[in-house]
Amino acid sequence: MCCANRLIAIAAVAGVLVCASEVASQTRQTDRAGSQLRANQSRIEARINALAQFGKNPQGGVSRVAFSEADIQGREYIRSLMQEAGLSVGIDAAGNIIGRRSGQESSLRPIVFGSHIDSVPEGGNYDGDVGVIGALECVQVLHENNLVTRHPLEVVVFSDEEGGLVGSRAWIGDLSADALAVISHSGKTIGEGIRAIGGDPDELQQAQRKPGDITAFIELHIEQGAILDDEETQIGVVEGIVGINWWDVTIIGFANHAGTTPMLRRQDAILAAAKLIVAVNEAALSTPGRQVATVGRVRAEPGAPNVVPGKVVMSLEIRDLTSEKIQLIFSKIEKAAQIIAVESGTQISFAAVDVTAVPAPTDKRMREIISAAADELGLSQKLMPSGAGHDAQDIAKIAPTGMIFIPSVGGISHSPNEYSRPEDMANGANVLLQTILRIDSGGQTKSRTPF
Ligand code: HGY
Ligand code: MN
Ligand code: MN
Repeated sequence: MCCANRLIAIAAVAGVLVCASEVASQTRQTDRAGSQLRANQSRIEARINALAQFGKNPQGGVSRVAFSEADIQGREYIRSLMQEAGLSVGIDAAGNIIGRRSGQESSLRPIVFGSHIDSVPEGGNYDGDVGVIGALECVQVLHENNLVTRHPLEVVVFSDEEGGLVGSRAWIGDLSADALAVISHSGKTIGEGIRAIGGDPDELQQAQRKPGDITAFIELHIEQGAILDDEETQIGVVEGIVGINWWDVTIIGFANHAGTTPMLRRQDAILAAAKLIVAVNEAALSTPGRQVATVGRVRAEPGAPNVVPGKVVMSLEIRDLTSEKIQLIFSKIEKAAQIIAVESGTQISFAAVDVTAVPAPTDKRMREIISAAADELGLSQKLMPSGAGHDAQDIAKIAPTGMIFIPSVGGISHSPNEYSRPEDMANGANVLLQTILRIDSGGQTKSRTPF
């Protein structure tokens, strides 16, 4: 190498070293500054209350089912908050809202966090909402403090979580044509609904994320059970999320006159349904474990006081941390149904609804990072499973995933009486923020496997 070339090479190496040391020192400063940042509790509370106006019910809570007018308006409000936090906002083909913030190192994959704002019919103001408002609080605080992370950040609001984790299923390429045809809580099919909120169900592959596309995914959520509240623990570190299977159960009897059909000549579909509902309960109770089985919706036809019902359509839902247990409970229910059908002169059939959520453990490193963040903040914590379903269980298939729980007062959820205290929401947002920053700076954990 001639002298001039050698000098250029030395200068280039030195440049890289200067560059690397600048990034390292910037990162150290970011670490120090970041660990002091805190969520603004009153802003979180005000935003939760503002979001509660969209779909508000007179008895409290909201009916902001996915794809409804209230959902569309609530999503607009969230988009405005994303803009206020300096995010660039887009909607993907599955109708997910995504707010992006650039990082110092454009080659890095994003750290993604968020939840959902759609509700069940007559639901509460905290399920999903705390995760979205908490995620926005994190980026708002970073924005106000001019702190730029190494990784790009993405806040996501998943579409139609309550109708079967629709937005997150699209991310993992699992939203089938059958699923798009399912009628959502809004009355629209899921495909129609996705279009109504600005997505394109014909182009779902554009929304898909592949393994390696996401550095880490974190969801902050209310517990929805009573464990943290009963034990007065501030933070739940989620170890795994239950699988959820749904079926439509159809019972065909014979519609007949309620005054002239003697009791012993009836083929009463709703009586068979009642017996089956008891059998569902017994199937779940007769096996050791934490599995649950629910009939949440029953429709009798023709539905008149003076007609013995000829047909009943009802829902069946089974949840557990393993698919094997879900299948075991379902086969017990099927056996009971065969006996009830013979005894009542009815036909009973089960059609699986394509909204299955598979059980998912969270990532060990993510649990360690969340736990360390809670420790540093001086918050009490507990490792626990999630009995509710969450978009995180889909994302766990393609990215290291963690979940942070905060207490639900009285363990009430999917109800207008759902409530989480402002200080708990702020605690959750602080753990989320510190978790993001720890991942951003390499995520060293006890198991020494950095991101
Ligand atoms: O139904 C569930 O578990 C969740 O709240 N979507
Ligand atoms: Mn829910
Ligand atoms: Mn939820």
